Amino acid sequence: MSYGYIGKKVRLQRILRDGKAVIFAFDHGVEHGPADFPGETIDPRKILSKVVDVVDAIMLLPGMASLTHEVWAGKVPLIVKVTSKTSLRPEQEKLLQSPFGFVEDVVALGAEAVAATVYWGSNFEDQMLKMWFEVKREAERYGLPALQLSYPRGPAIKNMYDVEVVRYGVRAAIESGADLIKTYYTGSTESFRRVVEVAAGVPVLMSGGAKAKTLLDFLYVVKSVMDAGAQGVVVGRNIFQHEDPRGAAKAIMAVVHEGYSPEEALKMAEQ
Ligand code: FBP
Repeated sequence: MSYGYIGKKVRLQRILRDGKAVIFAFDHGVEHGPADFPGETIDPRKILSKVVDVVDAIMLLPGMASLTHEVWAGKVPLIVKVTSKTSLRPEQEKLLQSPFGFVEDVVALGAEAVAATVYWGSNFEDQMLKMWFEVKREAERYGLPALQLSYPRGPAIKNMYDVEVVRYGVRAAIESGADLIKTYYTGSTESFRRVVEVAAGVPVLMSGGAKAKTLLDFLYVVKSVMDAGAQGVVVGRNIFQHEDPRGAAKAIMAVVHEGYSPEEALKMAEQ
């Protein structure tokens, strides 16, 4: 067995301690810009310090990981995302993410995994795949698991949440060697079960999405993906835009790890 294979296994275990994970995503400053951060959430250290001892891992861009290292180091596994894009770019180029760091940076920062986005079906699919496979090759060398944000988006895709479209993206993710997959919720437990099935055992995590009307609504979605056999969730806005980010993170953890009902989890978080 190669050292790289073992390293990947060891690091995956640190993220999925009981086979499941809640990952706090906090890369929105580039993807969406500062408008995503109301009030005190504009201060990254304040938000991160509320959740680092609650969630299973955090996902940051390299500069943010460096800036906030005193908050997360030694408390929670780090995943560094090395692709991104701003919403400032012209519409037709929004279906492309650019390189946003190197796998060497990820190793240097002490992270447990690297993450990169692929917009399956985009006009820039070819460029994104080149990026993905460069990341993947380097990650293998260093024994780092590679999380793919497998997002089907492109001019030929009418509904990116359609179960067959999401299944296609997930299948393409495993065939491109993803060790963890983050993808969209398809709207029901039955349909998400079919998404998990197509991953053939590679852990599938649901991407949180825009803030739900209430935390209870979001907890129902989390429960639904767990019932479908998913390994967890990657959540940003439904945690950091909630008035009590720590409570929201705790409630999500309770549904994912303890199998709490959404109502029980909410009650526990409010105490
Ligand atoms: P959210 O839970 O806030 O949706 O975060 C998940 C995420 O994939 C982030 O990692 C990323 O910044 C953002 O969503 C991308 O959002 P969009 O769907 O607008 O591309």
